[in-house]
Amino acid sequence: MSNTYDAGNIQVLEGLEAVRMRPGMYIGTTSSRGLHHLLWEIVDNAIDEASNGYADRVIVTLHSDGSASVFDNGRGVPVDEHPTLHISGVEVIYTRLHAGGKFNSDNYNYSGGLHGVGASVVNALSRWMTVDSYRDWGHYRMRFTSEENPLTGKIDAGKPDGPLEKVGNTRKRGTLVRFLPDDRIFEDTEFHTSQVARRLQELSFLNQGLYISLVDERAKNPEEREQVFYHEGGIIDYVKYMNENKTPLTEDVIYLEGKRDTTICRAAIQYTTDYAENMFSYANNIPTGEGGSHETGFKAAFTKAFNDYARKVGVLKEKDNNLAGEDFREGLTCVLTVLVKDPQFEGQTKGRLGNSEVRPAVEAIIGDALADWLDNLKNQELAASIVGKAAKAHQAREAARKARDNARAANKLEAAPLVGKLAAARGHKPEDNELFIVEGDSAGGSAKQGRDSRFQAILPLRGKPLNAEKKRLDQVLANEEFRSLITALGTSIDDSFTLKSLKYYKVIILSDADQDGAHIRAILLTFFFRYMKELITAGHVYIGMPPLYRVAKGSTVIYAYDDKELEKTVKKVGKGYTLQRYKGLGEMNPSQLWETTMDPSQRKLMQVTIEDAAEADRMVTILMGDKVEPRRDYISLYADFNRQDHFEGRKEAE
Ligand code: 2B7
Repeated sequence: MSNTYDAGNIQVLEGLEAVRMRPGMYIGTTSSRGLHHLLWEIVDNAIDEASNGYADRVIVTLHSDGSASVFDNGRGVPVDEHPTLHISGVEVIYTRLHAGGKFNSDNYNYSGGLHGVGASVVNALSRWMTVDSYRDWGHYRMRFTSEENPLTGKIDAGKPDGPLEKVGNTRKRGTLVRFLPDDRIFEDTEFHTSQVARRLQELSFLNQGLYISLVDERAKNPEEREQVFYHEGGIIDYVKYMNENKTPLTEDVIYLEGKRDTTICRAAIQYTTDYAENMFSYANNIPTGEGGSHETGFKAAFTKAFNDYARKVGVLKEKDNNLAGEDFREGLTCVLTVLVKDPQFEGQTKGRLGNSEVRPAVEAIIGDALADWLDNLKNQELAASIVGKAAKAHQAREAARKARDNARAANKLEAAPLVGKLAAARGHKPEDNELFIVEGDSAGGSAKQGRDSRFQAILPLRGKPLNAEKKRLDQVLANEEFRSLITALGTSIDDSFTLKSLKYYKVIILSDADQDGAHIRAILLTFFFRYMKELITAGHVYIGMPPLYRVAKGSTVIYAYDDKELEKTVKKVGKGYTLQRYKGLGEMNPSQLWETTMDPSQRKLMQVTIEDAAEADRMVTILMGDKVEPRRDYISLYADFNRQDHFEGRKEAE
């Protein structure tokens, strides 16, 4: 680029080239996450068409050539000429960065993504893209490519191969978009079926009555080719699904909905015998793991309505204080979803809804709906048991608070349990320091010897820590393994958690690649999820990946971290190698453990997201919960969970 300010030389970044120059600005990252983001942008448009009432079916296909396509049976992208640009609607939408809104100015656009610029961003970051619009009995088609311009040597981003073409007549209605993510932009161009399925399932819960199917043309096993997601009950089904392996207080799900100005709010609530509170909130179909104004409004209304009710039925007397919100939420699983006009996502991971006008809107909607619900005769029994549970929770919380204060007064929490366990780091800068939580004393020993003690600390765990979900705070604090961990991190927990005093910016869970290891990992994640949520949302929690195999031939040693890698490695080295399968961390000597798992320049870490933690929560419930049957299912599914679903495509955390 020229350095002179000659007007003629100023390069105006027009159109899609800007996107290729700074893809991160549009999709956040060019890692596997960014790749999937492309697909979500297109899926978003299909979902918008459905939630506006024009489509009831979405099909996502992962093709064998590496491309992905999305179909919806809506109105079809407009094909007529744009009044001022004099090109077809299709061309405007897929080649102009600010094409959103033009075609649907009279609809509310509740999309959470890039507001319609998404489609052109996807085009800019694809090798090619095709758009088929089935509309007014016509089938129209347009193709775009991103290829090197022989004159300039630069890549022309998302250029039409030709004008919009009428291919023929049709009785079909809808839009089909297919694209091949550009391998010159993305580090990894493989779509991961489990990741796509998880999100489509979530979208099907959030969009009641919408059929979403996922076709994986790459699947070897014909049974795995197609999955259909459909939920007649919407978020009511979602809550039941989240509680599948818990014991609900009643089969009933409390369903509340309403609208204020431009904010639409829906909530589904079911109580379980657990103590923990499970809130899953969304704004415009985007998960808000960090909460925000909708959650605040919901909680305020919920607490008020139930306190009013408790007074009305005489559980609270005039002289009594109100019960706290968290008392009413003990054992509650709730899915809360809002549609908001212009959502502002804030926070470390953009997982918090910032719009201040949403709080009073949600508070009013939930307040009204809940008052109606509490008025209804047939809900009295459940309402009474919720209030009764809250009163008990209140007593227990008081007892726990006293226990914590006592523990603190005796300085138990801050010092004692660490002696002889934690191998601290020599450096004292939290931003450089790492804490490895290691399963078992023998692996802990290896890690202590293998580490770089300037910035790495080791905390070995003896045996399994208890399952935090099933316990109240006082019992968690009575557990020595958890106390050591809390002390080591320096943050305290629950209400008194402070991220500022965190002593290690990377907290790395290191456990064996077997069932026990997965179990311990899930328990730790559940503990963080319950008592130190911010540690996860701020991105401090990681899972270390020890290799599964060691392939040696002559003086070459290659480590493989999953079966796929092993396959590749074996092909590469050819015949005559020796293969070692690691059954646990304990089988590695200190220097091997350093090389493969701890050395920042070689290791692979997976950063834990709040979705992983929620998943871990479900999993812990399955493993330790009240129900025996699902546990067996889970254990047979386990191997998959451990490697494929969770690690694949996300090794880029480092
Ligand atoms: C904001 C832009 C992207 N658009 C329309 C109309 C229908 C429509 C779309 C779509 C993804 C893959 C299959 C409006 C909206 C552009 O303007 S995008 N359907 N489906 C989609 O992209 N699916 C539309 C008003 C009247 N007629 C059609």
